[in-house]
Amino acid sequence: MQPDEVWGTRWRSCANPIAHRFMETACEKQSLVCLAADLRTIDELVNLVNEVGPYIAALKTHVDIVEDFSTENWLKLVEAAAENSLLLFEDRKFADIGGISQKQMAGVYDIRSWSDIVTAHRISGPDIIDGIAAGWADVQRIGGVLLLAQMSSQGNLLTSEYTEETIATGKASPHVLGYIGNGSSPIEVSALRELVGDGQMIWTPGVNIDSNAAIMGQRYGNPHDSIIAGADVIIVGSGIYRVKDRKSAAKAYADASWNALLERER
Ligand code: S5P
Repeated sequence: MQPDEVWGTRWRSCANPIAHRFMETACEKQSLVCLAADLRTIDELVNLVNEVGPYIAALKTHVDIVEDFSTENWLKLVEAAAENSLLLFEDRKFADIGGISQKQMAGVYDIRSWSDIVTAHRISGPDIIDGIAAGWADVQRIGGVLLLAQMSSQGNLLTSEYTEETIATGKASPHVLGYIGNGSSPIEVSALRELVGDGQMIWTPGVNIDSNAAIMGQRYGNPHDSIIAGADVIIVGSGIYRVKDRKSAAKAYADASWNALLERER
C-alpha cells in the first residue's frame, strides 16, 4: 500500500521530510514501532537491531547509558540502523538554553553527526529548538525535534497548560516534527491530537502489551489503543528487549500498531 493511502491526512498535512521518511518505512515494514534500545553495550544493541530490524520502523537510543562507547564502535550501530532503513533517534531530552544545546549536540557523543531525531523539553524557552537545529547545521545535516508535550511517568509536572505552550512553540518551528505523548493514556493522547491537529506527529512511549510490566513510575497503555487515539508511532523498549523471543515480540507490536492504523479513520 502507498503511504498516502495508509496515512491519509497525516501524509498530506505533515510538512517535515523526516515525518515522511518515517511513514514510508512504516509502510514498507508494516510497523509503527520505534524500538527503545535501552541496552548497555554496543554489541548487544547491534545484535538486537539485526534481530528485530524487519519489524521496527525507527531506532531510539540513549547513548549515555552505553558503557563501552567509542566513536568507532558506535558507528557499528549507525550502520546497522542504516542497513535496516531505520531513522536514528537519540532520546537526549535536551533542556538547557539554546547555545548550550547546540554545544551538547557536539561533544564526546557528537549526536549531531548521526541522529535524525532528538527529543527536547520546552522548559527553558523556545530557543532550544534553534540551538539544536544549529547543531545539525554545524555539520551540514538536518534533523527533526520531538518536543515532550506529555510524559508517561507517574507524577510528572507537565500540566495541560504546559502541553498547550509546548504545542504552540512546536507549531511555529519547521524543525519540530512532532511531540512525545503519554502512551499510557489514550484519553491524553486523543486530547493531544486535538491540540496538535493533522500536521505533526505524535510518538508515544509508555506502551506495553502487558500493562502490569511497569516499574519505577512508568505507566503502560495498549499499543492498539494508542494508535487509535491518534498516535503515529509507538515507542517500545522492555516489551521487546526484555522478553525471551524478541523477534516474535517485535512482530506482535508491529502487527498491533499497523492493524490499528489501518482501522483508524484517515
Ligand atoms: O514520557 C516518556 C518519554 C520517553 S521518551 N516516557 C518514556 O518512557 N520515554 C522513553 O521511552 C524512556 O526513556 C525509554 O527509553 C522508553 C520506554 O521504555 P520501556 O522499556 O518502558 O518501553
